[in-house]
Amino acid sequence: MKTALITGITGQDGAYLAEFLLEKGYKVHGIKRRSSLLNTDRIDHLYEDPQVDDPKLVLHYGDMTDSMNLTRIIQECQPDEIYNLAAMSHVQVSFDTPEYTANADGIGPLRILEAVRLLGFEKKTKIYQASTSELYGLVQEVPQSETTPFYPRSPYAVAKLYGYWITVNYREAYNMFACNGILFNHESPLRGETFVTRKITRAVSKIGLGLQTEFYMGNLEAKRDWGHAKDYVKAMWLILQQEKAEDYVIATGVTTKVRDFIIMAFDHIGFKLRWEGTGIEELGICDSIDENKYREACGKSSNPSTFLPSTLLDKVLVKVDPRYFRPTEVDLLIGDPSKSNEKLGWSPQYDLAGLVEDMMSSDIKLFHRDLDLVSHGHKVLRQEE
Ligand code: NDP
Ligand code: GDR
Repeated sequence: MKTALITGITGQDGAYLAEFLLEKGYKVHGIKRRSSLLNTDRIDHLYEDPQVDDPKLVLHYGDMTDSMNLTRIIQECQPDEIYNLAAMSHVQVSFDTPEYTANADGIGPLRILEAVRLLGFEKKTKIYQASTSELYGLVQEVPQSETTPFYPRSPYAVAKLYGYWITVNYREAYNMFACNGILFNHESPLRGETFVTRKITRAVSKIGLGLQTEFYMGNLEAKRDWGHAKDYVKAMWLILQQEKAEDYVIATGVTTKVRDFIIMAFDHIGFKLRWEGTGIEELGICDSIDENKYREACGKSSNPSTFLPSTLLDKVLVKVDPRYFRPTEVDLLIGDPSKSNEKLGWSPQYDLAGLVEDMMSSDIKLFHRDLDLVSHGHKVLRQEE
């Protein structure tokens, strides 16, 4: 039985990867941060009591900023594979917390590599580093491949640049099996609520159920190559199963504007959107409603007397708020996945329509639960960003 250690196991990718590796028969160790509330929602279905004999999933408290803690955990679990997924992963927040981001996302990977070296596990332990398409930043080449020059555009991306190169350096200097997966954006029903796709699918679901009337967006023109996280964690594993340690781009090869993702999400509930105005004055307005499609997607509202979708006709549903603009933006990402297609035999199962469908149906289900609570007199408070 192989042993894997996942940093960032409580995050979107950590949860899908843990499930994937457990299904493959791995023993999985995960590092979670101490927080004042439990933050294990995404992996609760995989959890086993520590009292169970030889549990297949073991959680350790830790932090990417604590070298001794990381070294001790690696020594204890002696992993065959380490997946370093832990990071302060929000690009906009990295402008607010640049020093912490550099520490966790830049020096963090160094701490893992150095721990493996100090413990003498160079021959035993393979390392996956969660690198990112944000490294490409300001467009140098389209589409972006393993040979495209980097031009990072945020403290997050600059920190990840260090993580990328220190991984390459330890591979070359110490002959370690250390690889970068340069992953383009990947989303899912487990995506953090403040990333753009999940923000949209949550808001559109709430509008569809009558829990909200409008929402605010930043740059509608940005283009991203969006895939499904379930497909992408498989690629992480494949990267570590190869004969030779190498770096790979993982992407779909299709790019879409933020505004078109919004249109697709509304289309799921039968709403057609039209855009009026320009720049920060731009508005997304409800142009028409396909009632059959609406009912199929949203079901019977638990609170029909207070909400009819037709009341939203010609109403403004989307507005622009400059607070969501970034000091420096990444305008266009589109990956060239030829190398991973050929060498790893990897290709995504989900296309963008399948991703939107999965996220929308999951969020509608989630907010139906809220509707039930509201109809029983409970207050449902969730901070939206
Ligand atoms: P999430 O933000 O969902 O998860 C990040 C994880 O890292 C969480 O478990 C978080 O813990 C943990 N974490 C954050 N800071 C620390 C710290 N100082 N010490 C220990 N753990 C920490 O990210 P994703 O799952 O989406 O992404 C996984 C990795 O892949 C990240 O490194 C990200 O930068 C990278 N990436 C992601 C892409 C994407 O599109 N999703 C694309 C390319 C790269 P907690 O739950 O406590 O917050
Ligand atoms: P990104 O993801 O920055 O690409 O980083 P995010 O979903 O935050 O933004 C994508 C694009 O949408 C634009 N945008 C908005 N973004 C957010 N969050 N909120 C808004 O209201 C909004 N309006 C428009 C952004 O400006 C941007 O252009 C993600 C993270 O998962 C990183 O960790 C990862 O490395 C990269 O993807 C690949």
